[in-house]
Amino acid sequence: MPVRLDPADGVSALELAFGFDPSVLESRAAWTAPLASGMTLVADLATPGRVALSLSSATPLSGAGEIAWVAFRVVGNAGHATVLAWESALLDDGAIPADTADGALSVIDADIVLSVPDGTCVETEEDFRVPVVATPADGLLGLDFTVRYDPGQLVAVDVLKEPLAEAFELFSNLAVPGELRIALFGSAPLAGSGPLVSIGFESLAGPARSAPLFLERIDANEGAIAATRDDGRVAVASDADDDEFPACADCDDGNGAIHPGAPESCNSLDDDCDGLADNVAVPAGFVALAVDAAPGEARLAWDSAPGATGYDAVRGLLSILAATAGSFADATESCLADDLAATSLEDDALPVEGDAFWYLVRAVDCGGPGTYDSASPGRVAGLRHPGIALSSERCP
Ligand SMILES: [Ca+2]
Ligand SMILES: [Ca+2]
Ligand SMILES: [Ca+2]
Ligand SMILES: [Ca+2]
Repeated sequence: MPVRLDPADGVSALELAFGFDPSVLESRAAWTAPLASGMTLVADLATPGRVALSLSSATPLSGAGEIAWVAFRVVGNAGHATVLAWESALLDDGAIPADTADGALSVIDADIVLSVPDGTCVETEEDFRVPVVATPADGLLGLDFTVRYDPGQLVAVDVLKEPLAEAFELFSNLAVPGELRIALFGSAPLAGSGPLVSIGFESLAGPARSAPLFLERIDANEGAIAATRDDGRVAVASDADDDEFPACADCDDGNGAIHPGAPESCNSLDDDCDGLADNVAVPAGFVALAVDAAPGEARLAWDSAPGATGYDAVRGLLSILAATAGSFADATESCLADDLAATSLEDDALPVEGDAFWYLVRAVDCGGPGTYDSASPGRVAGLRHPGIALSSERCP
């Protein structure tokens, strides 16, 4: 909803407050409108049912029109209505007298909701497209609407049809910066939901910001279909670490190795920006082990596994394994190494004469331990890993 000042000439400070029924509307955000783009806005939206705006600048305004935009969410049901009633409107501390005119809003049951997304995040000076979605588009034969935006933040470049509206004629008027007019009409009614058109924009240079996109003056089938709007926003930010993800999509814009889609690694950081640090998969594959029976000790060595931060090694007696028909739950005797960083170890224990040790190693990373099992279990019946997991002597 716009807040208008007519005329605005000579005004350099405004203290504005208005109230409304909080069971019908919730305030969400406020922006300066282009006429007041040089002003500093402080919005207090904390009190349900009340919006307070404080605007000021060193240079007085000139002209007339919209000075602020306030975004609301409709929470009331169809048939509910509210007045937006002025509580106070103080211009230049009261030096400039002002009359106020209240606003009003009623909630309707709409057959069509026209929406633009809230979640678009782009870099400054970047070309991007925003879809305009109809939910549903059923019965649409003609649609006119205006997209309002701040031309100090965005430039509209073009409008293209999306597949749902392919058979329609499209007219767009980009002549007025900040007010993009779009008309669509066809000879057969549309069916289904989805994007009708997409708007090409360019984001302008400047500080990080949230740029609103408002859908206004929606007319569906010359008023025969009730249509309403779900406005959108574009977050515009720079990409300080040059990883192709602007700060609005980058969970660390000071580290080029951290961004959505980056490989997660065990570094106590959330590398892929999914909100979880070190949520990596457990090491894949089996650690193939070479054992060298040297006099008085066994020397174990294995290849490093990709992504592993350590290794667990277990040992047991072959005689128990044979006597239990391959039960690693019974045959696991000790954990030789727990999260060992090295890829070798020496075991100076000796089996009793006539017996022998078996050894198994698994890789571990911050996602947890991998497996002791190989893809081909060889001569051992049953799986090693689940058996070892049942042993009280297993590695933690
Ligand atoms: Ca970045
Ligand atoms: Ca980054
Ligand atoms: Ca993560
Ligand atoms: Ca990590």
